Amino acid sequence: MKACFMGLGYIGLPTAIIAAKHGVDVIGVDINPQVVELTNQGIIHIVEPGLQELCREVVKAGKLKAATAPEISDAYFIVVPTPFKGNHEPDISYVENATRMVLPLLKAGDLFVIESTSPVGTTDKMRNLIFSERPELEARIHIAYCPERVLPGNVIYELVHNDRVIGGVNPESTEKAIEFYAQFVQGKLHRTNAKTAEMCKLTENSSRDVQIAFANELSLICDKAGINVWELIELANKHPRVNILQPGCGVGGHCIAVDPYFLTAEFPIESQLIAKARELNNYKAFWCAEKVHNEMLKFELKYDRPPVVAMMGLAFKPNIDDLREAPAKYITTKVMQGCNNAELLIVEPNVAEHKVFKLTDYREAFERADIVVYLVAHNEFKSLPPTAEDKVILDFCGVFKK
Ligand code: SAJ
Repeated sequence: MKACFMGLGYIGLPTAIIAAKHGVDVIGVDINPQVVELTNQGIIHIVEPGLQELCREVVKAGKLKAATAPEISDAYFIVVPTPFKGNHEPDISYVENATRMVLPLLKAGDLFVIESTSPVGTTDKMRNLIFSERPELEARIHIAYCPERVLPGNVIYELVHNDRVIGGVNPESTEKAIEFYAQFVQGKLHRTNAKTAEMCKLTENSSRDVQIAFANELSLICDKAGINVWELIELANKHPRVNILQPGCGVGGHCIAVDPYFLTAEFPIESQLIAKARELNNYKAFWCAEKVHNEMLKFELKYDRPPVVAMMGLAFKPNIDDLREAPAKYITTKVMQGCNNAELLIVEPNVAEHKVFKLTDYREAFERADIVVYLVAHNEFKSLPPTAEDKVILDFCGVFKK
């Protein structure tokens, strides 16, 4: 069995490596020659615990090879990004381009799977594209959609153990795709159709976004009412049917802050709650920046000098180095823009250097700051004192929730 993975990013690379580890001959394709070169040296270009060792092993064993163009295989996987164009409109041109690249190589009996998060109907569109160019393959190849569900930081475990939803354009395609994934997935493989599988991915991430928005809304109410939101949520969650998530300084990353727009763009009338949740989670970051500004102003009025402010964390969630779509980065930038003469100490313990932000060690920043702003609940911060007489502490992400 030879499989070709189109896209060696945060999902494509680990999936290609795991498939290779389970005996599949894998060719990993990326348009970036540097990624191809590094992969062929057995070096990963992303941060993911445990993946480096596995990559070296499968490359050395000759099970994984990278290239800038696809090769004839038995199965093709589209794992490229689906970014936005214009006003939060999903752009499926990467999926389409990758499909066009493999189109000439397809032969009877092959499997073609899209994993990229995609608007509902994308798999049907790609099926139509394939059969318009290669009509002789109609009913002779298998086409399916199978979204990934892995959590960055825990990818190796989740790729193998998570259940997966697999939707073919017909039942035979579903079965063929199940056969492939069964080689390395120990979780259950759930059969459905392509449209439902596409919608399922968008539903999962929108559901999480809406639930986080609820927690964030509570945090706004509690701030006004003088109630500790962390204590409140802990108590409410003692109810057997209540399970509220944690508020933070907004929602970041390339999935939850993005995927709901795939639904709001296509179903603007129907997706009121999903759209509102997106708005609220974005607003939370703006609100945090305003809070910091107000605290800085109060400080200056009281002490007649600008404060030293420590901005603690830049990543989009705790204990990772990924700054994509991070609300902490947005808040820090906004505070920087309106900080007048105040000194800002920017902290991100998971990143050694940054080309925009000059980084300071978290202990030094804490020591020197008049105002300490926690933006990400990194483990390192938990060792700092929860209160200090000479400091104002703004804990937006519950580093010291107890
Ligand atoms: N966040 C909160 N409060 C919470 C949980 C998360 O504010 O209680 C914030 C985080 O700080 C972060 C954002 O949400 O800014 C997203 O983080 P996350 O850990 O919820 O999710 P991601 O983006 O790392 O991964 C999600 C996962 N989806 C779901 O949990 C439904 C993952 O399983 C998906 O594979 C991934 O999106 C994806 O690629 O789509």
